[in-house]
Amino acid sequence: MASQTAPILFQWAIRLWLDANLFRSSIKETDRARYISAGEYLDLDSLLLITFAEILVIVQCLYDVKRSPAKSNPSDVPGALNRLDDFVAVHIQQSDYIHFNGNLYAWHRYLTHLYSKALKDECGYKGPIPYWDWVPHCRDQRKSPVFDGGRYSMGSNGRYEPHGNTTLTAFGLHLELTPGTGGGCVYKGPFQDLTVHLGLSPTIAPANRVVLAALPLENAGPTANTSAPSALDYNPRCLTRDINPSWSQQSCLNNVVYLLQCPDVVCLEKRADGWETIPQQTQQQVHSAGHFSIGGLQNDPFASPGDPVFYLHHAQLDRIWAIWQGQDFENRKLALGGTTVPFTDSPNAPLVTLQDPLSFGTVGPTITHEQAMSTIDYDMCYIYD
Ligand SMILES: [Cu+2]
Repeated sequence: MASQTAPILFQWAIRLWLDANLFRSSIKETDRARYISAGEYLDLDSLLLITFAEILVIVQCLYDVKRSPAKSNPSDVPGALNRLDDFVAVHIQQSDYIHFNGNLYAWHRYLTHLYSKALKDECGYKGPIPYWDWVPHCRDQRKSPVFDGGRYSMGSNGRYEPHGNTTLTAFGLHLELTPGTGGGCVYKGPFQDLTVHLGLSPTIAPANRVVLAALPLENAGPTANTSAPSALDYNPRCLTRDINPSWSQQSCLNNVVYLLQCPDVVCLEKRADGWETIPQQTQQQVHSAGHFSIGGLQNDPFASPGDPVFYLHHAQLDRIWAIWQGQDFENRKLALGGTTVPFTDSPNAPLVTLQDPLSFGTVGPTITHEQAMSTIDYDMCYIYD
């Protein structure tokens, strides 16, 4: 056994060194000085923020229509204008196949990788994709430097607009999401100018209930029924957020630790989204909680990748999967679980296999499930701290 694990450990050590140096090299001295003079201490969080500063400029390239026009076929995705829309489009098109089932972790891992690849290949970014660690400000993400609206943040909360519940109907679920602390457009910091193009979710109306209708999947693609609205149609609106402390409190350290205690992948899938049925126990759901704690567009399970924070959230989920795999890499590297149908562990539903295709439309190649299982195989080469 030692002879098998030693090369893996050596490989990890090399990757760690490469990653650490790549990470350091991405930090500009001027940003470092500016950050220290701003009265902040320079710890890992601050280093990540400086990486944010670089990435913020680059992400704007992805939604610059002239610089990064969409590659989606207009007859399939009439509303796509830029490359960011291409990412949203494939997430909408694949939604039923990649959520609340055995494809969640692998598909989103590779999408996050493709996003970082687009930033590098198409926009000149040289650093790693930072993750948004939910834990330090899980009591109230408004206090997080990620969302404080500062220059190095991912932009602010949405402007406060009195509103009622958000009703979410999707994947056979009916959820009433209580209002958060914003609801309107991102009004400060980066991304306040971002216009979202795809998705059916309306902007939040004052004191009204907001209904996010289930995606009419039959309306997507070339066979679209053009008389019905489609999430792939052009629906321009501002980027909304609605930071919600009642949800973020489900993504604290104890929740992450509990998730990491899962003995198998089926548990990991269910526990991330609160469909693990344990009597007399509150269901935890760090993945959903991450989305709902930001709210607004993040309450839309289809079009949520239209907010650049989506990729930081999913990098954190990917990090947790990678840490879980790393606890027993030999046995967990190719560990699968679950089916390809949302909220279904019935033996009648197709089980996930390593040969299953994972598709990424215009943002990447179709790969096998196996090719997304390790962050240091195939064309991926990264590790998390
Ligand atoms: Cu998703």
